[in-house]
Amino acid sequence: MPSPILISTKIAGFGLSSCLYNASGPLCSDADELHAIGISHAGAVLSKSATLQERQGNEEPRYVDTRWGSINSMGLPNQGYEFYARFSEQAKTYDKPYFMSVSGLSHDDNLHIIKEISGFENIAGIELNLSCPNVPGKPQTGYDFEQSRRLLEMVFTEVKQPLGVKLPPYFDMPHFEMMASVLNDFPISFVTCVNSIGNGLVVDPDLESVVIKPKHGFGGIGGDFIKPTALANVRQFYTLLDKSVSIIGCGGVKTGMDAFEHILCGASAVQIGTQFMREGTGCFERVANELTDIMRSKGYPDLESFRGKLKDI
Ligand code: ERO
Repeated sequence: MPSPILISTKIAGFGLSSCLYNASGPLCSDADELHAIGISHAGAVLSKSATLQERQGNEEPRYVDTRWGSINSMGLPNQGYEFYARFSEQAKTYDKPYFMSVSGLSHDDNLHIIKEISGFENIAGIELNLSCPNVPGKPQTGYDFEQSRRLLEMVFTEVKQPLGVKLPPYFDMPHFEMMASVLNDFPISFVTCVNSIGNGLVVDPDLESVVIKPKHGFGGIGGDFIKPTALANVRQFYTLLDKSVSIIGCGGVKTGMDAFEHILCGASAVQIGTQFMREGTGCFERVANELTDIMRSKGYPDLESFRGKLKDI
């Protein structure tokens, strides 16, 4: 009998039976969507980023899928943090950790939300989103290193649960180092790399127009387009951050091989966004099976046997 191949992992001290789960954003905004993830093969449930109040988000069309990936300018539609905090009561029935994404529109909003949810024992951890590209007039906090530090100083005075951050993609070597030196000054549990590449533009050449309505067509790019950028960010933060920080890979994961590459670069878990939006919850089982087959064929019994072991040539 061949020995089992394990794709289990640990994030923020919680065990996940599968290292694959949803990215915050697609199909995780209401109770039905969160329930569907809860009863699927996903290793965890992660909520849509929550603000203080419920939001309708930007005008439609605001999400378009193309052959190579997606563009979105959702504008943070969500049900408000109280809904996602209350959902933790239901989430405890799924036998997997429930993480709540928080994306307040100001530092004070973030602080308020984090204070309020600290009493909810079934929220396993908070993914603080430093990287929403789509709220008109609001810069991405993660591109301002001083503001990021300031925000983390504030939230770490209040937070009770393990806290991680969702980062925007960086493209310049000094920027990786600057963000890593901020993060290494705090007891961060995990870092999710990356959010969508902000403010891309997809053009419809037949209509000679943009494809989404908000912000004159500018929006966050996800899917195949962004895998090399996502892998670079996973690799850099895996290299630069304290080893106590788990890296969660996100970006361009469609197959088991994509997940394998993220783990090889150092990811302890892998989130699926654009492909989850296309395929629904079935993607978690399919990608898990593909990843397991790859590991079996390479002789790796578990993630730790190859995680982070990317070789130079
Ligand atoms: O527009 C959004 O709601 C949104 N889209 C993204 O690609 N990333 C986000 O982080 C985000 C909102 C927080």
